[in-house]
Amino acid sequence: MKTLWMFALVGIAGAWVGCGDDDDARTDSGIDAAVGPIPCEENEDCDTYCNFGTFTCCVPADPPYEICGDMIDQNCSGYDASCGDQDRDGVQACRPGEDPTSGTCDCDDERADVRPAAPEVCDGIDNNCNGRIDESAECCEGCASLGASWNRADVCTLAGECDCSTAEGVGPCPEGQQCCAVGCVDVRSDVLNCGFCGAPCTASSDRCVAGECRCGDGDSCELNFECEAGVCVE
Ligand SMILES: [Ca+2]
Ligand SMILES: [Ca+2]
Ligand SMILES: [Ca+2]
Ligand SMILES: [Ca+2]
Repeated sequence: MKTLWMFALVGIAGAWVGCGDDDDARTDSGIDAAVGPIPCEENEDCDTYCNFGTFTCCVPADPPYEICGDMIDQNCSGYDASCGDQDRDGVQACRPGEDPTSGTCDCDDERADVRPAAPEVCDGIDNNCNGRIDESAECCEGCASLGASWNRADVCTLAGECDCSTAEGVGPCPEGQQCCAVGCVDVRSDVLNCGFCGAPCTASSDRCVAGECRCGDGDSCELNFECEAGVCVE
């Protein structure tokens, strides 16, 4: 009984969106009138997949984010994705009515390396579900000139220019500063970002010198001591 139900589900999904792309453009929604499965050689403008022994055509939505449980095969995988957290990355699949680029749901629930806030790596897909592909600084040609100080920026603008997203409009951070969550920061002297972005000194220190937390002129205080006005007190 379960097998029959799956057959019906996949068949409906394939027939609904899979075929009949009447404008022959891959950039449209891919959701056209149902005409039923057609042989793949009759339509070169589609991805093909095998549906119970027959090749059928599918034009992926643009962008091809899959919405679970809506009986539409947006990403041309051959089926409508199930809801839940199928890739077990801790983020639920995007449901009907949810925006896959809103950062609230998993825009590809079949890949654990794709979810909101995932690292955007240079692989031709949108890893962090923000609607942009390979927009990180490491994939941005405009950031190539930064060389070893690549962390002065974190993103490509839509115009392809290198930028620090938390200090928008200034381009890469000035030399000697890093692009952190709070903007451009000198991690050699900032007590809230000492040595690394988001690495604050604790109460055992009162300053950041050359990227290391210090108390006055000495090292940071031992356990159970706190730094007050440059002196360790118990
Ligand atoms: Ca779907
Ligand atoms: Ca997931
Ligand atoms: Ca992205
Ligand atoms: Ca990517």
